[in-house]
Parts: sequence; structure tokens; C-alpha cells
Amino acid sequence: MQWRAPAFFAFLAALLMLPLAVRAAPFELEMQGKIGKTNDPSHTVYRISEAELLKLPAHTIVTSTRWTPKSTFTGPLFTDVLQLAEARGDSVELRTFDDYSVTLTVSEARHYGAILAYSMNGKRLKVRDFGPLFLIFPRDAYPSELTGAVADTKYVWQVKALILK
Ligand SMILES: Nc1nc2c(c(=O)[nH]1)N[C@H]1C(S)=C(S)[C@@H](COP(=O)(O)O)O[C@H]1N2
Ligand SMILES: [Mo]
Repeated sequence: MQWRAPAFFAFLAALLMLPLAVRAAPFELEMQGKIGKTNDPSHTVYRISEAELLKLPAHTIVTSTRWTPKSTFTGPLFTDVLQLAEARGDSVELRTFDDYSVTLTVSEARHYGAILAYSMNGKRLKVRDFGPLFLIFPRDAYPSELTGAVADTKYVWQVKALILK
């Protein structure tokens, strides 16, 4: 019977480590450009950890988008994220993991209360379903302003960096 013990403990160890392997690595959001605060050795970038982003007050927008049915999106206000690095620019370029880029004004994001959503219907967004961060506007509340070809360019998923201009 004694030979079973090592096998049992190896099995137990593998079982305990499983969540570590399955869990996605924490994401980071990078801010650059006209920012007042940096946290990297070159003093040009402010890296926001996932933990720091999750600590910001969570806001909710219930809306459909062109890609998703009516859903509850949760995340910090986009303007609260900008404040983490003391952003000064009037406009901000969003860059994504799929190399898309669009530039918005900070005032339009503030006006509509856009959020950087990390979850949809209570589930964290994965990179393959618009995660880790999806810029959401209250489209259903302002259909004439927030639908159409120009507005569509502003719903940005897979956000990885914000460049203040
Ligand atoms: N991450 C990411 N977000 C994005 C895009 C993209 O290519 N990647 N395209 C933008 C543009 S230009 C528009 S019009 C719509 C495109 O959506 P579609 O690819 O479903 O047509 O999403 C916007 N958000
Ligand atoms: Mo587009």
C-alpha cells in the first residue's frame, strides 16, 4: 500500500495547481503621451495593473451593441482610468491587441459616461470575446448619436494601450 502515497500526493499537487494553469494571466493597460504620472524606468509609460483597474468604482451600462444583444456591461468610467495617470490630453488614441487604432476626444467619452468594461452579464470578458477591456457607450440610450458608421468605430475591444494627445 505504501507505494500509493507519492502518486497520491503528485495527483493532489497537480489538482491544486490546475486553477493556476487555467486562469488567464492578469492583463495590463498601458498609458502614454500627455500623462502626468509614470511608473516605468523610462518615465514615459504608466502601466495600470488589472488589480488597480478593478479597484476603481465600477459602473454599469445596459445596452446592445452592433456585436452583442442587450447586456449589462461593467467597468470603470473611461475618464476615471485616464485620471490614474493624470492624463492631460484632449484626445486619446486607443490601441488594441488586434492592432486596431482609433482616436476619441476625452470630452465625448465624459459626455456619454463611456466605460472600459471588463465584464458582460457578470462574466469577465476574454480576449476572444471582446476582452480584456471593451470601450462601451450607452448606445440604446442615445441611438441617433451612438449608432452608425462613425459611432461604430468607437466601440473598441481588446484594448491594450491609451495614448494621450
Ligand atoms: N479591437 C477592435 N475594435 C474595433 C475594430 C477592430 O478592428 N478591432 N474595428 C472598429 C471599427 S472601424 C468598426 S466600424 C467596428 C467594426 O466592427 P466589425 O468588424 O464588426 O465590422 O468596430 C470597431 N472596433
Ligand atoms: Mo469601421
